[in-house]
Amino acid sequence: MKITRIRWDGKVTAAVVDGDEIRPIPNYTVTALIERCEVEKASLADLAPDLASKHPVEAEPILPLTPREVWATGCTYEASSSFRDAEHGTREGFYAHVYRSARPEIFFKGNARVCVGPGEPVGIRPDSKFTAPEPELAVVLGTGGTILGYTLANDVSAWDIERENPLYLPQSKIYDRCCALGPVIVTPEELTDPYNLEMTCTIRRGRRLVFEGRTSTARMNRKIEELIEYLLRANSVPRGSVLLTGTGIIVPEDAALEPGDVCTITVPEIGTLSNPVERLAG
Ligand code: DO4
Ligand code: MG
Repeated sequence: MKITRIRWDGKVTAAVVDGDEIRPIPNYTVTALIERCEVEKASLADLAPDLASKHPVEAEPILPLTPREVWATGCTYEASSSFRDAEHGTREGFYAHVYRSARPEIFFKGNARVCVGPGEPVGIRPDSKFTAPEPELAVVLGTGGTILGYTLANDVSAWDIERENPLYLPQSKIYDRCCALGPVIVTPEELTDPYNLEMTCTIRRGRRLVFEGRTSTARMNRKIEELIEYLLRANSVPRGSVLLTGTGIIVPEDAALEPGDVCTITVPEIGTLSNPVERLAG
C-alpha cells in the first residue's frame, strides 16, 4: 500500500496510490490517518483503502506528510564515512569510528518547516559553494518507534561548511529547504525487505547529466530497528516523525549542486523523488 498527500477539492488530503491511480481519502490528513490507526490498533494498509474514495482523481503526490520531527543518521554506509575522513580534513578515522561503533551518528534534521515534497525546490545556502544531495531511505515512525512506512529522502547538505569543521555540522544540515521527502509512503506489508533496494541518483543541468550514482541498501551497515532504538533512548519522538537512514551515494565536488539543476532519486519499490535546486536568498 502506498500513501501520500495530494491537493484535491481545494484542500490537502491524504490519498492512496495504486499504480497510476490516486484515490483521495476525504477529510483526512496523513497525520490524522496515523492517529486513527494507532487508536484503533490498525495498520495504514488496513485502514486507508476502506476510507479512500472509490474514484481516482487527477492529482500529483506532494510532501507525503508534515513531519513533527525529522531525524537523520549518518556514516551508515562505508562510502559516506570514508569520503568524509578522506575529504573533510578531519582526524583520520573520525568518521570510520562512527561507522564501526555500536553507537550510530544521529542528528536532528528539522521539522516540516525545512521539508519540501516532489517537484519543490531544495535549497543551497547563500554561503555554500559545495552543496550535495544525500539520497537516503527514510522511515515514517509511529508512537514508540514502530515503522509505519518507507519513503525517499534527500538530506541536502552544505559539505564545504561541514568539511571546514565538524562542529559546523548543524549549519551544513539544517536550513530552509534542506530536506526533500516523497513521493509516497510505502507500508511494510508492501515493502517487506528494506535491505535490498537499488537506489539511483542523478543531477541534471539542462540537458546535461552532471552526475549519476547508485547504491543498494544492502550496503547499509546498520539495522533500521537499531537506529530507531538509539534515537528513542532519550527522545520521545512523536508519531508521524521521519528518520533518515544515511547516504551511500557520494557526489564529487565538480558536480556540486547549482541553481537550476534537477536532482532525482529513484528506488523502484518506492518511486522517484525529483527536485529542482535553488539558491536561498541571503
Ligand atoms: O556527519 C556527517 C553526516 C553524515 C550523513 O548525513 C550521512 O552519512 O548520510
Ligand atoms: Mg545524510
